[in-house]
Order: sequence, then structure tokens, then C-alpha cells
Amino acid sequence: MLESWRWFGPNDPVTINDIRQTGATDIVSGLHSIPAGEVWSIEAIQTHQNLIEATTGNLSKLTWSVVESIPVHEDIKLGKPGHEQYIENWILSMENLAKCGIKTICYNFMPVIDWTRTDLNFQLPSGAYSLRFDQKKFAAFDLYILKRESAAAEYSESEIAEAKQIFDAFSEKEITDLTNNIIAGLPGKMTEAYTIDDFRRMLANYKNIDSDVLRSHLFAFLEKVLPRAEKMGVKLAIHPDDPPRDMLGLPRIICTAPDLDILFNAHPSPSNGITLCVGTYSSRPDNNLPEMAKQFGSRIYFSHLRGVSRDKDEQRSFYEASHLDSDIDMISVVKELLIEESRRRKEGDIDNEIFIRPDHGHQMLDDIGKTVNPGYSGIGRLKGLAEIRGVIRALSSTDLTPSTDSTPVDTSNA
Ligand code: DNO
Repeated sequence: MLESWRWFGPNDPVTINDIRQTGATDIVSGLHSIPAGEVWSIEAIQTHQNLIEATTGNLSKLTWSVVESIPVHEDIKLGKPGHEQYIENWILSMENLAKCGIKTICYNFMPVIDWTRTDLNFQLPSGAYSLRFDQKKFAAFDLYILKRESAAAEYSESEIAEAKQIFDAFSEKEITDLTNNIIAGLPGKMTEAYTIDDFRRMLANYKNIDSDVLRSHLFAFLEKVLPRAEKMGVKLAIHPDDPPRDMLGLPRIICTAPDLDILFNAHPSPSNGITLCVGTYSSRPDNNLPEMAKQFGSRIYFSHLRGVSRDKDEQRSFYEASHLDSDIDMISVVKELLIEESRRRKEGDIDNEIFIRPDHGHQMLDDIGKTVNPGYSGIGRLKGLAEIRGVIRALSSTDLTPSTDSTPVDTSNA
């Protein structure tokens, strides 16, 4: 496995020299200042690549290997007239990256919002801070802050009453923070920041777009992208919708194993792959992660190895747990990825290694009180990477022959 680390660019408080000390070898990054829909020029890519890869003295070299993400313009998701030019621009960015040697590309197809959390400072019993998605607070936002027209029909009476109670107890600051977390988005988001009115307008654009229509737009996009990705040896790795279900009346189509079956049946190209974001998929109890790692092994080009702990009484709410101590059996997931790598090696696949990275770490120790990108402080991710590295080392020294019992153990508390 190739240990990678996400870097947000020159403004990231965790510097390239910091990352070098973690022992990661590869960098996951993107050109976040280029608006969605514009072409990433070779010059812009090389400038960023140089920031990552230039070394002095005997410092070890880091390589920009994975892009996370090239944003997909909203017009492509909406299938709006003229969106073909945005697809072409996306392809040109991909081809330019490939010309610079960067061939693993993560992207997502989430309408309007990217990954979403309600709390960025959720204190854990250890005293460290984590990210949390609270379904009840989210409902309060939807019903009483956003006041989305058709929202009431999507919640039960008791959910509405509870949301009202929560809303009534919010301070002004809590309302502003929650609104910003949801509409202005979190680090690496692929969509623009909006005012609440813009946000309402963006949502309204999807009025007539259900999951079948959105899926047809994803497939039309892939129809154009995949042949050219294949030619350049590019591996695409679609990121799941986080949290993995419809939200705010928006359809979400990359949430479950059946969604992935539909994706690969429609587009079997070897360039069509996934980011196995363990944390995202495991935010719903019906996704069995070790099973998914096994089932889609040959399609996994990139993996985010973190887990969540779902609330006992509300399985749609969760906080981001320690990398090894969550609702899923991370050891079995890592084992499946190692088995997949050994399968690739046996088949003579030269790209046999899967890029993995620690995902959102806890804000802890000296990082508390610092300005950090939520989820992307240094020490918590370093802890996550160290734990995962230990698992990889330990498992790599064991016999990785796939067991005859095809049902991996899932310690999910669902
Ligand atoms: C959050 C990330 C997302 C992800 C994009 C992928 O930490 O997992 O921002 O990068 O959704 O396109």
C-alpha cells in the first residue's frame, strides 16, 4: 500500500516538511483555487507539483500521486445545455495531469453540497475533538433555518417536533456556525460557497432531477471521460456521497454496494474505479465494509481509512471515531485491500499498490486551539496513519491467502 497524505496547498497549516516527517510517501492534492469548470493548465499543475516534490539536501522526496478532486461543474450534474464544454474541460484537466505523471483521480458527483457535518468541535471523552453529523440538528437546519419548501413532508411528526425544540434552543452563533458548516462547506469541498438565498436557488435547480436522472448525467459524463482516461492510463476513483443518502431533497447516487454495481454494469472500463472511503460508506449500517472491499477490490484505486461511530438511537447520526476503534472492523478492511494487492501482483499488474490515506483525524494535543482545516489537523492524522501502518505491517507478515469462508467478520454494532 502506498501511504499518502492530503495537502491543501501553500495555505495548509500542515506543511510539506511536516508531512515528510510522517513517513507518508505520496501526496493527495488539488488545485483548489481554480474554479469548477476551468481547465487545469500544465503550468499550474507543474507549479503545484514543484511545491510538493522539490527537495533540498538529503530530505526524502514526496510525490504528488493522487488528485482529490477535479470538481465536476454543477451544469454537468444538471445536464444543462452547454455542459458538454465543462466535460471537455474536465477531460483536458485530467489529460494535463496525466502528462505530468499524476494518474489517480478522485472526484465526486454530489449535487450542490459536498461532504457535510453539523459539528466541527465535538468533544470526545479523551478531551480531543472530532467531527460529527447530527441528524436532529440537520433537520433543525432544514426545517427552521433553510425553511426548505418540501422539507416537512420528508420528516415524521416527532422528528419535526424535536427539530423545533433544538432550533428554539440554538444561540445566534450556533445558527451561524451550523449554516456555514452546511452551505459554505468544509475543506476540499467541490462546490462554491453560497448565501442562503443562492443555496435555495441551487437546490431548486434539482427540483426535477431524481436519482435516475442524476445517474444518467453521471453516465453521460463517464461515457466521454473514460475512453480518454483509458488512453492516458488514468484511474478514476469516485468518492461516495457523504453522508451516503439523499439530503435536502437532493438525490445521491454513490451510497451503497448496489449503487456501485449499477455504476460498473453501465461502465465496465478499467479506468472506472472508486475511492473506498471507509468512513463515508460506514455511516450507514447496511454497508458491510470488509465485504465491499472484497467485492469491489479490483475497482479500488484509492482508500480513505477512517471509521465512524453511529448513535445507538439514531443511526444517521455519527461522530468520527479513532481510525481503529469505530463501528467497522478496520483490520478486515485492510486485510481485504492487501489480498487485492497480492491478487494484482500475481496477475502482473504493475499498478498493484493501492493509495491509502488517513482521513479526518481528531484535533488533539498541540493542535487544540490552532487554526486547522477541520478534520485535517496534523497530529490526529499522524496518529491515524501510525495505527493503520501498524496494521498493514502486521498483516503483511501473515498468510494473506483468501479464506474459504467468504463472509468477512463485521463488528458493526448495527
Ligand atoms: C473530505 C473529503 C471530501 C472529498 C471529496 C471528493 O474530507 O473526503 O472533501 O475530498 O468529496 O471529491
